[in-house]
Amino acid sequence: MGILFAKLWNMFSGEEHKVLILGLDNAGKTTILYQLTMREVVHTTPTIGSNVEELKWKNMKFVMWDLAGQDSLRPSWTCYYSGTQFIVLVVDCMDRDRVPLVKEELYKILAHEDLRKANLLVFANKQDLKGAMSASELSSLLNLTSIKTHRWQIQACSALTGEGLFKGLEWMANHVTR
Ligand code: G3D
Repeated sequence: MGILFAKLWNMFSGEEHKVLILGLDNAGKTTILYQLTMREVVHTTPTIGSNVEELKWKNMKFVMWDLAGQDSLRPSWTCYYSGTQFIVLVVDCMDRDRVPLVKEELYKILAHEDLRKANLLVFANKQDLKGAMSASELSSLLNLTSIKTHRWQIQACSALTGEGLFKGLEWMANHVTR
């Protein structure tokens, strides 16, 4: 009876899926959050703690958490992991120097027990800027093809123009766990 009720509730209320937007500071996480939820570029200030917004898409509800990416705040990410269905890793494709650090954080995230069942979407952001790494270059630097434990996807995007963001969202919509 409980399961039936839950299914009916989901049918009428829209299912809820938890999304964590992670990445280093300045990657574009907050800009992406507000482009997706408000369809506009907002002026951002560095996030201390988190921003959370709901996004309704095709009878699904994504609860999107944008977490601060500064060195001193990244250890607090683990407090948010429980119940996460999607990790959205945002990478500043102009910031080649910090790709090794992004990689280190990525494999730490994937190894965490609470994220065992989460899917991974990598946004290769800032494609509007000349000299940005392409999604395929970033994919090989992060060695994404070695990931066998999680479903993953990489999507080139620009949070500023909005290009590519909804393709990423579409991939998430096609991979929700019910
Ligand atoms: P964060 O939340 O990951 O720390 P923000 O990053 O969303 O605050 O973005 C950091 C800076 O990068 C912002 O510029 C923002 O406008 C810019 N930015 C984000 N995404 C893009 C993008 O796709 N293209 C370009 N060109 N810039 C982007 P400021 O100047 O406000 O610090």
